[in-house]
Amino acid sequence: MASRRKFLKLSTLTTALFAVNKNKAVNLIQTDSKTIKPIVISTWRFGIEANAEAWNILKKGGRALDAVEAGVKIPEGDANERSVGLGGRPDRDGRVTLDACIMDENMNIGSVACLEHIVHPISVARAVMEKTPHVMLTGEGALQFALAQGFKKENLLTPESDKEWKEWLKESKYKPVVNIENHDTIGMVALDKNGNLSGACTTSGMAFKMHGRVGDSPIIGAGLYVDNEVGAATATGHGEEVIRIAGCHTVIEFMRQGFSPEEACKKAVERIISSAKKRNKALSELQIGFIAINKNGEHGAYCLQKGFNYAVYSPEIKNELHNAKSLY
Ligand code: SD4
Repeated sequence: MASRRKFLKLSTLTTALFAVNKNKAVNLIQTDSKTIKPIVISTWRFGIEANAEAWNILKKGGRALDAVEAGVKIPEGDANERSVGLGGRPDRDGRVTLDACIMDENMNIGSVACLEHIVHPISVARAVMEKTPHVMLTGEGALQFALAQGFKKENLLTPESDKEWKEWLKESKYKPVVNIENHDTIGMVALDKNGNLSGACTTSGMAFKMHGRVGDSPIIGAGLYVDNEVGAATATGHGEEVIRIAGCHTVIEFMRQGFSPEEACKKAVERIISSAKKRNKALSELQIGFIAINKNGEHGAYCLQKGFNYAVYSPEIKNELHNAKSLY
């Protein structure tokens, strides 16, 4: 009798759970024949070259994870890109410290923060994800790990960045210039032929930051988030503000509620604004941009102030730069 009662209780519970899941499924994005894939999007104008590299993998049916890693390595390795990897602007002590993270379709994550001397922090982040029991390594420990993995130690401070830093030292004023000085993180998210999502984000962070400062870019949930049932999002801009609202996770949760990628990004920007207002933070000094794709391959973006753009590559859109809509 007792066991029958237990069975009945269990089956009622199962039915209840099923009903809940059924309701939840209504909100989840259903992949259908109209799904656009593959697709890759990334932040700012250097997203064009980065997307082209990612596309080489996606068009052959490759994995989104491999595509985003290969894509963001392009600006990382380019000394003329002054906000990512080699040639990135240093911190106020003249040290180039890099932040990066990566996430795949199975919730595997890897991240490095305040990493010096390595041109491709995204690949170190991937090694953290695949070869350690941890998800994040920082500073000296991240460097030690990278060297042990065979990454080469290099000087990332190029003569141009060194000159700019010395110029900055004359006044040592920490006042980022919106859309110019400190906002060129590359964040990239992709959906592959098999319908799997992944993302990567990498940066030298705010120029002339305090040594040891970590922004949103290596923080899963802030600068990047991927949920293979829903979508993927990444961020650029003032990391402190993005971290405060767990920005990219917030974008995903809005998409889960049924909002389009653009609407979800807009709602996250609105949340940033209400958080900034509570602290009397001047909005004119802030820039934040979110980009996102959903499981159907639809894309969207939103930013706080005009001037943020992102690159889109899909079977229909052959690598174009789109201006994100802005609240101001
Ligand atoms: C940071 N979010 O370190 C980065 C900076 C950035 O485009 O996005 N630059 O806060």
